[in-house]
Amino acid sequence: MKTTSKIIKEIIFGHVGACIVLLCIVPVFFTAYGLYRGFEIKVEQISDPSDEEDLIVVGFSQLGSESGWRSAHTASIQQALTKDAGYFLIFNNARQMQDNQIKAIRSFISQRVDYIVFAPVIEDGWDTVLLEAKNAKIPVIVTDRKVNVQDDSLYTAWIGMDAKEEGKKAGKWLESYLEQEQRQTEEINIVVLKGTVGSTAEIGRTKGFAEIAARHRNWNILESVTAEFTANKAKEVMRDMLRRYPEMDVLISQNDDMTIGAIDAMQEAGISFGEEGDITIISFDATRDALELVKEGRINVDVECNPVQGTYVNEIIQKLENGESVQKYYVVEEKVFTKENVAEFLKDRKY
Ligand code: GZL
Repeated sequence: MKTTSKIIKEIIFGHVGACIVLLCIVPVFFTAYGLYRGFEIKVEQISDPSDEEDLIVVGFSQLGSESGWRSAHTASIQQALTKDAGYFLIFNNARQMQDNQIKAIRSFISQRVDYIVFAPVIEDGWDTVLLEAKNAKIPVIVTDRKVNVQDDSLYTAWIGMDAKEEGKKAGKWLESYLEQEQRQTEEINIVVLKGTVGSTAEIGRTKGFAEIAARHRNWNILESVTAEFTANKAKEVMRDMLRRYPEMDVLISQNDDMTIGAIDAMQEAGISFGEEGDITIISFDATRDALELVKEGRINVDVECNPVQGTYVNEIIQKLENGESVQKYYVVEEKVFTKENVAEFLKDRKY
């Protein structure tokens, strides 16, 4: 149960403008949970971490909710860090803004949580706030994307994917596909839809694919442009790419949401794609909706990025609670899906 002072603080800064509260601050002491002169002051009855002494309090800063993959990643953490599993989870969605994540982490520090878990929107800019967490003796577990910090003792462990390897897998698939189509020497015109610039996924997938592309002088990357990992932005950008590059042969789309948006733009322009189409589509994430399109031959290949990382976070925290050592890096398992192998995985796919 929250104390009245906490309620007042929340009302002033959260639920009702300061001016209204100044008019009724006194009566609020008598009606902290109820109605007052027509202003309904709803105060959420949330339990205070301190009331649940034996629970492990975790502050989780999620970078956003921009994609189907992100929703699966969030669900994975929330399903692992439940009250039944011994956790009190405080969740914050930063809407893809680093400032919001820094504010959330500072809030977790001031609430003296036991652990901070966060998925950094971009790799740079975390040294200061992670030093604050270290000074507060709060272990930080980084999940999904990486942080680029001077001192890697600022975080205890990282769980995620090998983004550069994912990019190389895409390039190697294209090599084998072109060989199978006997197009090894043909000029291949490629457009790349990138994710959030400066994110591990964007940096790694771009570098990995470029490393393979550099082996082929007949592969031309016409343009590499960000669509922020979202379907709407990708549809807008792809409309422009289709107008500017009618000679496009291959689309590399760094997540399935952007692929869906790009497909909308191609359909709108009457351009064929996929197995029998003019444009070959290489996508990343391997979310369920996209794998259905792989099965239909509308996406040629989907390079998996595994969002199921909550079990790793739980395992790491339990080990730390027991005074055991943990690995610094945990890399999740990932596959490559094509029409040939996708069906066996689709039936059990939860995300
Ligand atoms: C990958 C993850 C990326 C996904 C996108 O590790 O960070 O962010 O590929 C998501 O779908 O938006």
